[in-house]
Amino acid sequence: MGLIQLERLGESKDGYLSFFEAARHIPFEIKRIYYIYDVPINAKRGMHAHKRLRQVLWCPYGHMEILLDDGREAVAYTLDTPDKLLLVEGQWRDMYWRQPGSVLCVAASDYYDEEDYVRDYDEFLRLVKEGYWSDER
Ligand code: T46
Repeated sequence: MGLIQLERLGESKDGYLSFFEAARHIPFEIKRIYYIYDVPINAKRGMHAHKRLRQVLWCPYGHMEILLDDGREAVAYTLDTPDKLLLVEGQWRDMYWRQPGSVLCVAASDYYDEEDYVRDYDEFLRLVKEGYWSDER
């Protein structure tokens, strides 16, 4: 879990390029990519955890804050440059849009499955207490 700083190749006169590679930067096989956009400023999304799904988040344009809560403490991460990846594995997540036009991209370890979502915070805390994610975090 946490931020991965990507390389930033280039210089200001003609711009930069960042990249990430399967297996080298991402600790799972990517099966799905999705992106969230046209979100009003200060809107909050997320408010769930995943049972099995692993994800990396990055913001190719804009500024957003991601609050990751493992049931014991919550840590706020800022995605405001395209050269940062945030690895999320099992934590409760809240996402806040801070700049117009911000785009959040997600690469995920599996296909969409609503059964994998925990959308009730009390259920999330119960699963934490049972040690549901203890191997992974
Ligand atoms: C996550 C955060 C970072 C689909 O049908 N297919 C998909 O691949 C996805 C991701 C969502 N959906 C449906 C499910 C809902 O009816 O799209 C609707 C919006 O999803 P949700 O309210 O879960 O969106 P966010 O922005 O709160 O959360 C999303 C992802 O769902 C979630 O996996 O971790 O981004």
